[in-house]
Amino acid sequence: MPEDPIDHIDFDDLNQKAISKPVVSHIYTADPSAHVFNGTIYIYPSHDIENDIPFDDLGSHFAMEDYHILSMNSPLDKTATDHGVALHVKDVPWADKQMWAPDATEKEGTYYLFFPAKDHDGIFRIGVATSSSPVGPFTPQPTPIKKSFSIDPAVFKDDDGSYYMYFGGIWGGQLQRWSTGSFKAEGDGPLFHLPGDNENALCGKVARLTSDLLEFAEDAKDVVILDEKGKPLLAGDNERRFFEASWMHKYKDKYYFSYCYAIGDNPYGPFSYAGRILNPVVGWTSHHSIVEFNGKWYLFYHDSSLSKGVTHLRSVKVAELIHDANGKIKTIDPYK
Ligand code: FUB
Repeated sequence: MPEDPIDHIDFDDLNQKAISKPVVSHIYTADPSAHVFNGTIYIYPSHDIENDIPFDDLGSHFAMEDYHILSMNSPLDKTATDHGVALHVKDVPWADKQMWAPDATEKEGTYYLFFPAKDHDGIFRIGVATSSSPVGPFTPQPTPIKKSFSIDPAVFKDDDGSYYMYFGGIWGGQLQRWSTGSFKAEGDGPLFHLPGDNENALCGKVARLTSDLLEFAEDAKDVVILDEKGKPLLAGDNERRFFEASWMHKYKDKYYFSYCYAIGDNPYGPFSYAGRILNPVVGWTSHHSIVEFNGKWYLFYHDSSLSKGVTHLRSVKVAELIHDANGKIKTIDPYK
């Protein structure tokens, strides 16, 4: 049964109106990080699974155990190819459960899969696994990245050859528990350590990676998002402040940090809030990536339309994304 109050949704009608169909429907997939390697699009998604864990604010029912890599010859293809299990939690010595949103990159013929998971103490860390193939299988490092925490890694390669990881997510993603620099116990619940409405919002994080891409080259820094007055967004600005699901792309020499999206002049920001990429989708989560292919830009995203609204059973979709003449992104409505 769906956990959200969505009984009123006519899913036949919604699926008719949807601008895109799931790229695979034999498994549930979410949190798509798309990249073009050797002319092919590879999608690194979460692999959502059915389970009996009750819905809670920690996202415990997002109990994913492995990753499947998908590929497409073109975003215009109706379907993607599933290359099977590329990494399973049982093969990662430090990880216990909840293999959430991953990302990948390539350097000198080696492919790197970055992934968050809860360790044996229930703390989200970010790990890395390597392969000679973009679809794996991937061999994990024995320990997580030192000083990594929280969820949703997104790795961006800049034109100078530097690689940066953006990451973080509040609530179940535990970012709020790290606001003093070390992990704080849960206290009165997952929301206990969040700032008040008039305090600065918690920020996503960024760290440059070492040249072997296996560690942070520096302590993670805040990705500060500014409002129209040049002030950091406040925690109570729920429509605009950071929540989770970072991505970075570069367009005409500007750096676009996206969850909503904000534009800056360098990989560290600050970034000025610029708007929304995607209107709300069916399902409690929204997570995307943006990639250029043959001169056009595409948004990979997910929704819960195939599962008829089950929050933790999502499907990856793709739609064209337009930057206008001023570099603003045209907001996509997932259902016409
Ligand atoms: O898939 C689990 C979590 O849900 C991701 O890490 C978040 O971005 C949200 O999509």
